[in-house]
Amino acid sequence: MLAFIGLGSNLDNPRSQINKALSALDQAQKVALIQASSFYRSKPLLDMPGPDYLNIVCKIDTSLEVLELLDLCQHIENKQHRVRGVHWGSRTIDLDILLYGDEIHKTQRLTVPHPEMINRSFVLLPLAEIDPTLELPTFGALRTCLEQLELSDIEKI
Ligand code: ROI
Repeated sequence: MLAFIGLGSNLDNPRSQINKALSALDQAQKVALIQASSFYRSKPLLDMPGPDYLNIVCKIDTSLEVLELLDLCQHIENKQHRVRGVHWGSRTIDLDILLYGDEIHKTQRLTVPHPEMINRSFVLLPLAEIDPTLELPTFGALRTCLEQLELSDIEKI
């Protein structure tokens, strides 16, 4: 199954956090990393205080079931979550399952496609870099979704 994962970090050297999570994904059983986007820098959503985020999207090929993939993402998050001092409560890495083939999943634990993805330029821009002609289950053409978004506050680096 082809799947897309969104990765984000704004703490403890975001670039290396994201690279570390990418290699953990690639080294996991039943997962092969196919492609990773460039890095994108943006302010925290909703004008929350805190350092800028780095985000990427990656494409994987996996024989994991969708909830097994969620377990793996949470395992990687747990391994990399360092909480210290003034950053109490902040997380060093987030992994979100964006798409799992063209499947739709709605359970207590997981909604796929990720329900917030169409509101987030830091998800749609890197996704479009990998696959500009993607059709999103529920949401329609990625290109059309991107046209609705404000793209002035995000920088490809
Ligand atoms: N803001 C940006 N720019 N990037 C993120 O990955 C991100 N992740 C979050 C919240 C706190 C919603 N804001 C974000 O979890």
